[in-house]
Amino acid sequence: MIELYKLHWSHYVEKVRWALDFKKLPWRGIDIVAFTKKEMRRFDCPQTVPLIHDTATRVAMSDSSPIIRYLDEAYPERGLFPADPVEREQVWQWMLRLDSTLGLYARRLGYTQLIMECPRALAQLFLSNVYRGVFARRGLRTVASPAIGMMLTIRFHFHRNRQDQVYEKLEALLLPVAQKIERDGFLVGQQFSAADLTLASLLRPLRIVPHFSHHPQLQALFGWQERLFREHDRDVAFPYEEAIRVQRERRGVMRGWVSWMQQQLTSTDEATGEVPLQAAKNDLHPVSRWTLILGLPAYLTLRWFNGIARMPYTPAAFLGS
Ligand SMILES: N[C@@H](CCC(=O)N[C@@H](CS)C(=O)NCC(=O)O)C(=O)O
Repeated sequence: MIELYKLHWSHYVEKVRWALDFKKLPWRGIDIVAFTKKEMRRFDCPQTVPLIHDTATRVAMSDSSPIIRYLDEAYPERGLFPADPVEREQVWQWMLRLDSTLGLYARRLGYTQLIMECPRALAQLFLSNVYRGVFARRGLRTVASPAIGMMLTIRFHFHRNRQDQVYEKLEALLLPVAQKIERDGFLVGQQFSAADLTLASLLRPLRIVPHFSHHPQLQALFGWQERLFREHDRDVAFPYEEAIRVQRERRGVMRGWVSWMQQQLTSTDEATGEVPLQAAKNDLHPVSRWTLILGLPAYLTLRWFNGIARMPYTPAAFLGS
């Protein structure tokens, strides 16, 4: 039995959940409280989710790509890595590269979108298993959601999205990936691998970010993701996607126009992927009561004055394909 410590909406967690289901391994999920993580403190490994504990081998580890590699080595049936060593290494490099770029940027922009359009969803995500969900209820969540938004802003530096060129770097990364997927159907070789699973999972938060979900050159990529979700019996929409869709339909608008983006970055080191990686990078910044002082102005600026303008709501084209 594999125990999976998780935040259920995390796209890194979804990678591991998908791998476990694909390999038909028995597993049970344990929802953690994001602020204390007390459920997983007993394990001597970095305290990020996903974290697994294999009760058969007593291995406990975090970091989604090493977890998937461990599962594939310990339980080789229904392999997620090709047998050929060159292709195997290519899959591994794709995973590390996507974890270190797409995964981090999509997380930043997905949360930013929720803060701009539907902040109450934050209380539902983070607080429904704290004090019996009292802070996630109507009324209290109006106060709780901005507090979580402030903390997340400082943790992930959403207030620096523009300075850090997150939209631009992500676009430069995704356009060639989309072309490759459209041409070959897979990131490596001729069959589904852990690299494709990683790409489809980590793209998920961008389904609510109109700059990407509505980007004419990315429709085939999202269509490919949608088909994989259906073929592999994954949830096609997470609850936060539904929450923001309902809100957009009601108001008839979405925050989608990135006003400062005039032209695309043509190429970045991250987009070309020429430097091999040894491990995935992360971007968790420490939050203390001192850094939190910055939280309120950063949050308010992000929510109201961050240069992402309103536009009429239309569903993304790939949804109808
Ligand atoms: N590279 C890691 C990233 C994991 C990660 O950053 N997980 C986030 C949730 S999406 C986390 O544990 N956050 C806890 C925190 O911010 O303290 C992986 O692939 O598992």
